[in-house]
Amino acid sequence: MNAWLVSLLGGIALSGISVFGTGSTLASVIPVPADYDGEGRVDTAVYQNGLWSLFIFPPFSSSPSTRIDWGGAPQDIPLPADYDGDGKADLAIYRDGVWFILRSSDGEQTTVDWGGVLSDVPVPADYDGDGKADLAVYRDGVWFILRSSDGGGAPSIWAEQLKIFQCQRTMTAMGK
Ligand SMILES: [Ca+2]
Ligand SMILES: [Ca+2]
Ligand SMILES: [Ca+2]
Repeated sequence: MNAWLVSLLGGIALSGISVFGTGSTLASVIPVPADYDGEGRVDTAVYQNGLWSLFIFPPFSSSPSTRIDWGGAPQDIPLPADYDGDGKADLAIYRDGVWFILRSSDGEQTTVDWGGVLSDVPVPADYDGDGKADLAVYRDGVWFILRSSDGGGAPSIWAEQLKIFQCQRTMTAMGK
């Protein structure tokens, strides 16, 4: 029975490794789905140790359509999003407060300092609605958003409103 279980698990692991085309374990594989070719459908993709394997849809295949090296430091966090607003997701890495973005529009790199505190959680998204993802970090209840529309930085109104809201909640909880 034990041998059967080991065999089964080994089969699953091997199957996964063959799909991702990389060695070692699957523990470091991070799914990074996004619309990389900009045709409207989200493409499956995985990130492992700096290697991005993109499976552009269609067709489904066990071999990636594209492999790109971008990042690779142990602390790197892959954050694909459309930062340059051309409709295609850009490969991006957050590393200790520095964002390394590989622009899909021209293949060049954008490097921006935004964040960097240990507790920062990077949360890029298009907060100002101009079609480009904005760099953002969530820090201890406050959202720090770097607006792509005008380059303005928060902790802006949202952060202040959130603080007021939290204050009101605290006061309510205290019966004041
Ligand atoms: Ca797509
Ligand atoms: Ca893009
Ligand atoms: Ca934006």
